[in-house]
Amino acid sequence: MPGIQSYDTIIVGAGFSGLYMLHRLRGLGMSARVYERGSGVGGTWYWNRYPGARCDVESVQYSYSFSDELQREWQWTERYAGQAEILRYANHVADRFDLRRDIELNTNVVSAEFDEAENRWAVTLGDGRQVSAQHLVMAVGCLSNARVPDFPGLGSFRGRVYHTGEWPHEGVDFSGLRVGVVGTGSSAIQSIPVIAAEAKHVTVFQRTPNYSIPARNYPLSDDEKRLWAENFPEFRRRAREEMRNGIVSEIPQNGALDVSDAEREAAYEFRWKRGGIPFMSTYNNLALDKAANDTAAEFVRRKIGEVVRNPAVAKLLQPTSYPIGTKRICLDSDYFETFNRDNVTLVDVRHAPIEKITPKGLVTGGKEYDFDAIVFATGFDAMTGSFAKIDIHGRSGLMLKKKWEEGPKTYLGLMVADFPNMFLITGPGSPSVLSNMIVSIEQHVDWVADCLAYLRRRDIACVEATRGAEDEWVAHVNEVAHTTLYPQANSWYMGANIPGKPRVFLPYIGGIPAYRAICNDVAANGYRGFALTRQQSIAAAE
Ligand code: N01
Repeated sequence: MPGIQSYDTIIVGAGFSGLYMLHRLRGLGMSARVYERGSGVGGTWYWNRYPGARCDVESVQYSYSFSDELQREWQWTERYAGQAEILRYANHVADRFDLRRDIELNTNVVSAEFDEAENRWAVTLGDGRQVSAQHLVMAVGCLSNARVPDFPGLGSFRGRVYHTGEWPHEGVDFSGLRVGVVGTGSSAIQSIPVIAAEAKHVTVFQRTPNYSIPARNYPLSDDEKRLWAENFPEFRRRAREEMRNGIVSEIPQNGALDVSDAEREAAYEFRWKRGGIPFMSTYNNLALDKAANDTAAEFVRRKIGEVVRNPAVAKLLQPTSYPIGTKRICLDSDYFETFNRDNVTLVDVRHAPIEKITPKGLVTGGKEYDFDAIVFATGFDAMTGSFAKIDIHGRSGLMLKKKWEEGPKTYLGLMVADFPNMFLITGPGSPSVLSNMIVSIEQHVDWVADCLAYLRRRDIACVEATRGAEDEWVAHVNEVAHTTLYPQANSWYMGANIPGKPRVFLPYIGGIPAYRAICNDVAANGYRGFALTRQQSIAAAE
């Protein structure tokens, strides 16, 4: 297109997906440009700077494996890296691999339109510029569309307002302030203890209590670092090939009801003391069998009851309305202990929903609460929200938003029928948020890079998921989800946190090893389920 800057590939987003995608495309000798709306790289870790923000996957595992030099030279300091350290890591990767020269920061992608005659994407940027590329890679992240519920009077509050997912870069000093926190998901659970240690008073508005496991963070010892450094290839292989969630830990052999009560209690106690997400892998049927799940849920409820001194508060904090793990399990550092502080109050907004925001605070149950600051820890329009912000038009002008009106449809979470040459990194229908994100990101980026190399070798101008393959995959994603307890919770996995959003299970729950095998098999069989078109002729199809 004359006068328009054009590339082989445009990548939207400079988080962990976008950075690695750019690196892989460079290695293939392809031209690529990354557009990022933030003023820095790092995606999630650029935006989520709230107090206490920390990864819930162990740092050595939540890191790239694609470069042996990188994984040996970078030294993580803690078991779970804090936000600032992960952001430093993202910046280190950008510098080390000289990525910045192809990244444009502070640049919104407003729309993308597929030109059927040219088999190219025409992309419009926030400053009005038009750019074009044969391929478009949406590396927009799964949780990057922060949302505040549509409370009446939202704009009227005269104090300060924050959202955990869009935290000010300069930080916030809560000393001496009366703070209201709305929400009790992962972000709230991490930030409330830190805010409470600083603020005059914190009032937490809880609609649904969450199951949370102690993180038990600590500085990494030299021995632990050495163990990883000496075994990286094997640990990484296990994460990809053996672990359903891409996190190396013991693989459970028994169901929770196959062992005696005493043995089960000891096993939960051991994992509780050790801390971390692997608590949910104590037994192999916790996500599948309600009676088995009840044993873990009851254990955690009991722990909450032991920690929280006021029985009425403890009861409010004990989840009972959904199986443990079917909402994203949380990790915390002294979350339940925080409710023993004199300056922390818990308010139930399940039975008396927040009525409105006022100039002084908020109203629930007919009572007005006054604050100096309100923190919305109210989450994201997950997995599809970041796509919905961009006007994406495929064949015949079809809008992605329209196509996904009743729930996202993808083939493998990688491509969408009628949206040729557009790839999604960790899109809906892939393991993504149910896994160690870095493991899933690397797999998708490698798959896309290999696919693009394949297309180039064969002079293929257009690749597209067929509708048949897409329908079958959507049905499979749904079927597998319904063999588990997950659909029983009103979670963001189900789109249930957004009023009016269709209730469909968004990620693929078949596990990373099975999913990788499917993707590899599809590629090995000439990209089965994709239509591959030369400029004039159809080269292959299903
Ligand atoms: O968001 P959430 P998040 N009135 O959606 C409540 C990842 N993450 O930012 O449960 C009152 O989980 C809502 O209540 P309910 C992780 O994958 C990872 O905390 O819908 N309350 C809920 O309590 C995580 O799952 C890390 O009834 C309202 C809260 O707001 C994901 O991000 C750290 C409300 C939202 O919780 C999202 O977590 C942080 C209303 N109208 C996040 N609307 C780590 O790696 C919503 N709520 C550790």
